[in-house]
Amino acid sequence: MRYSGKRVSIGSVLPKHRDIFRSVVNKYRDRKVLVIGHIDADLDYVSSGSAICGIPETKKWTFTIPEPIHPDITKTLTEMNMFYAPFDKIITNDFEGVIVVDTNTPNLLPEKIFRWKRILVIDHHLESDGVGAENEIIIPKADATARIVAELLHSKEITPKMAIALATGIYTDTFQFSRMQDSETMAIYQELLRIADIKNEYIHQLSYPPATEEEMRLMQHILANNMNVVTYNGTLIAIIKCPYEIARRTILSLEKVFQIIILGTKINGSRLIKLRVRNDFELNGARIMKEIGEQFNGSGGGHEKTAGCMGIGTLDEMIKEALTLVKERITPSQPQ
Ligand SMILES: [Mn+2]
Repeated sequence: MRYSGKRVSIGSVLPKHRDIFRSVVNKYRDRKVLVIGHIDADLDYVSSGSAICGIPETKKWTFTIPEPIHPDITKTLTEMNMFYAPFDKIITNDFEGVIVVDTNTPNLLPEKIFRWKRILVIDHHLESDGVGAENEIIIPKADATARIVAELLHSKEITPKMAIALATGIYTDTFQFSRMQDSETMAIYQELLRIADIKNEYIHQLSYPPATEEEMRLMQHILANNMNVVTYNGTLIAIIKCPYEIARRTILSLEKVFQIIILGTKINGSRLIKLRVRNDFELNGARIMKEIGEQFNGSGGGHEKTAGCMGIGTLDEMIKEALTLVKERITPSQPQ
């Protein structure tokens, strides 16, 4: 990583962002609003959305998560005692509009949400098509949507439960701070630990629940039988197909070894590709995933180092095309 010499910024949220947030809260405080995030919910989405619904003004708002929810995320939700409405049970006519957190990409959201007005998007992703929201708070340097939400709220509004949730969002989206872009994120995280009066260790346990023996055996089996390794221009690329249930854990275990991971999994009727680029390697994964998503009648995006796409095609086809693009964009001058 290059050291830029730039000074540390004071917060990522500007007064105009707070104005947008407060005006939405004031306008819709007595109306029914749905708060949702991307398919394949992660802790950043889950914590941001639930925190927004946790302040007194938003009592009539409903926090929802679409299926499927990764078992690791379910474990954390249960442990945090976090309530959500299953998205499939939501009745369309009941709500005036939606607030979207942690994505601004249409195909990473259930199609049904486009029947409603998109009131607000709060996100930190760069490459996005946009969901056509009336208001946007998009801050790529913020590291996590949870950080943006923590900054949007007054610290007095953040309960210990909200603080714990938001801390897991920051902790996981920065990959335990290994991918933190802005060191100010750590100060916000510290403030959240202070509000909740808990230790960092607790956030770690909560964010990465231990695997069951069955999960561990399944992962070992997949690694031994369902993984191909390609070396291209000195770059180690792992290509793997695995069940959705162990996708998160599989990536976590592989990223210490491989510079690039292309993982394919099935999620409901669609195919999901995840592309992981190791920290010390330069490749814009978000752009590749956006292109592959479009190629397969879906869409994609994310961050440079951690991106994904969904589309309609066979996993083998999608993985093959992703690998072709990855190879095209690795140049011999890349650091090893
Ligand atoms: Mn995020």
